[in-house]
Amino acid sequence: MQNGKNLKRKEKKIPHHNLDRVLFFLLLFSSSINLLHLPSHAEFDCVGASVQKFNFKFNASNAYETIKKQVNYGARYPGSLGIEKTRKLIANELQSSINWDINFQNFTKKWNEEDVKLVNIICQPPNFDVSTPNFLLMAHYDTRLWATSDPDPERRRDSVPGANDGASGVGILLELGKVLVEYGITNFRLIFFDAEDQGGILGWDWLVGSRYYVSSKDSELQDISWAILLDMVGAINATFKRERNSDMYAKVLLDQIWDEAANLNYSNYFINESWKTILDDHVPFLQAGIPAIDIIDDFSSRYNPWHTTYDNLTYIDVDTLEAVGYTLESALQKLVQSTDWMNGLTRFNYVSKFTITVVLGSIIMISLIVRSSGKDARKIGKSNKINNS
Ligand code: 1BN
Ligand code: ZN
Repeated sequence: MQNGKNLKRKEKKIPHHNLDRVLFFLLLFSSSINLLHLPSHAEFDCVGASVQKFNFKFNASNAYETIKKQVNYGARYPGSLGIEKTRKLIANELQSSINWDINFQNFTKKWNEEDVKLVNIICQPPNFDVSTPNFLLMAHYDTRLWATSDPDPERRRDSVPGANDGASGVGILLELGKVLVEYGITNFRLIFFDAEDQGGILGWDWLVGSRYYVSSKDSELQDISWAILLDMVGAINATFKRERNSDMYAKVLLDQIWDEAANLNYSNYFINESWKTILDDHVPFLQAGIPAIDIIDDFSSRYNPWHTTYDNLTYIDVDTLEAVGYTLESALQKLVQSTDWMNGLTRFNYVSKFTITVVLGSIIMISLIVRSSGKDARKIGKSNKINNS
């Protein structure tokens, strides 16, 4: 009898209906992390229909030629002959007319028992200006060793030509870097990362180069105010949506670029629509608290040759290169002219989707355990009552 009373008292302390409600809302909240609709932005369609585009310096044909050269080197996975040629191409492009300062950041990583040479390429324009807030323009230059998504299973061990996934970012950045210097903009670096694209192959992870850069260049990072990553920026009919990490942690920067694209009537490329999170080379920067955005094609929205043997020049479109080049040429001039917009850029603590999921998952698990132990207590209470009566 005594026992039954105690258990009955305990049972009262657990508000089951409230707990159910809490659990329901937690489940709703956790499942909506991916579906959250971030604040929508002004409609810009047609704003720039009459914008004149003849006075831009960015030459999309030059970018195309640099992409073509890279593709003609063949596969450019870490340790390949093609990637070594790409390094030389990057250095030559930046040093043939004016002398950029190029720092090859060498490191190694074991792949299939062998040490592979990896190199991040950090490029400073002549008269690099540290005194004003500086920024990074970034792309990866490696290509994926295996075409793991090829429609033909027989070809999934062939390498990816990487015209879009690799070469396009490099092609645009080399041209854009030169253009910015022509405008007298010198408070930025170009960084070309090695080993972004080998995730899941022979035990490798994604973002090896950018992670290494962020972990090793502490003092350099202190002076960096913001960063823009370009990845897969050359495909025909590309659609760049608001990647979720970029939108959450560097919204004002993302707004500036998407607004400028709209002014130039490029809203068909820069779609003003929230998208999912993408694990890409901007993430290590976000983890270090540096606002960074990823301009990346929503390759899932249509047929595309991502990580297949079809990622070749036939899908590269000069119009897309021009849309990205013009947008950045125009936006970056404005961004460096006045730094007022940067007041909206805040350093933050990056919380990954993984962390949110683990924390919410743990709360849900604990609540379920508490709830079921409450039910057990009620059952025992009932059976004790029956036995005693
Ligand atoms: C971008 C281009 N990425 C790889 N090639 C990053 C990525 C990794 C995107 C995993 C989606 C999933
Ligand atoms: Zn890739």
